[in-house]
Amino acid sequence: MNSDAHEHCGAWIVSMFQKFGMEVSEQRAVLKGYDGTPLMSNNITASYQPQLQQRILLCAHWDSRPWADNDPDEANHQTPVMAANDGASGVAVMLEIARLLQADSCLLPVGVDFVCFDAEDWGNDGVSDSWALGAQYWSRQLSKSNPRPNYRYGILLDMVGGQGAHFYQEGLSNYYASHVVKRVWQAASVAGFSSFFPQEDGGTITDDHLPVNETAKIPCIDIIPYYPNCKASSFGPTWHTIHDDMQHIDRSTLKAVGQTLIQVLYTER
Ligand code: AHN
Ligand code: ZN
Repeated sequence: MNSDAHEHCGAWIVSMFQKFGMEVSEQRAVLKGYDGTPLMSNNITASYQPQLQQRILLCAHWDSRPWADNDPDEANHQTPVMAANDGASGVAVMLEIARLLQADSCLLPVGVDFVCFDAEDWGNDGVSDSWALGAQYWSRQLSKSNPRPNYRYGILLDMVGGQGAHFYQEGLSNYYASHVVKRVWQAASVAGFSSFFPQEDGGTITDDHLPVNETAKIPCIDIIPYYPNCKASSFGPTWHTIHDDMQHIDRSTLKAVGQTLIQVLYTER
């Protein structure tokens, strides 16, 4: 964040959603990082069928962590993360869904808002509420807005492109939105991806879906991988390292998540 590269990336995301026929808006704010840094934040929303009241929320963060502080080599701890997985992957799946929705001559009976949250990854585990600053801001603004869209539910995508990923059922998702968890894992099974979506509990993760549930009052789940046997991190071997790059992305993981979401969206009535 606070770099020309970040600004260019945001402009690219806006232009891609516009290319796919979505109505795009930007929600800019200066948010305060846990270390006092003023963060130039921009939540980007792309709307499919913006005229419909009944809506589905799909979301993912698009910012990248400025410090690879989980890298095995301490010399890399001040190096930014490229964030192919922890940043780009969720946006990539949302862009492909937007492209497919536009390509289909058939319209869904619901609207979809694709929300790209900023300022997720400038966090510190020792400081409460220091993660997910963009989602906190978005949720506060939504809770104050009148009228507000009627979101049936939300689905957050976080690190949905890694090699060897398995999407266990996350704890806060089960606490706030167990019906959505059931629906999505069932859809994964119908679409043929049950090997990626085990019907077992994973970790409980403070992520963008927490303020969406608690402040915006939208039942929202988190599709996030869990690696029970990975020593480096339960989020996988490249998490917050300089190796979170394209060479460690698996397109079959992206496909499993994207096709599952298509199954979910196309079974809305
Ligand atoms: C915690 O580590 C508590 N939350 C991590 C949220 C996160 C960071 N997702 C991606 N990067
Ligand atoms: Zn991260």
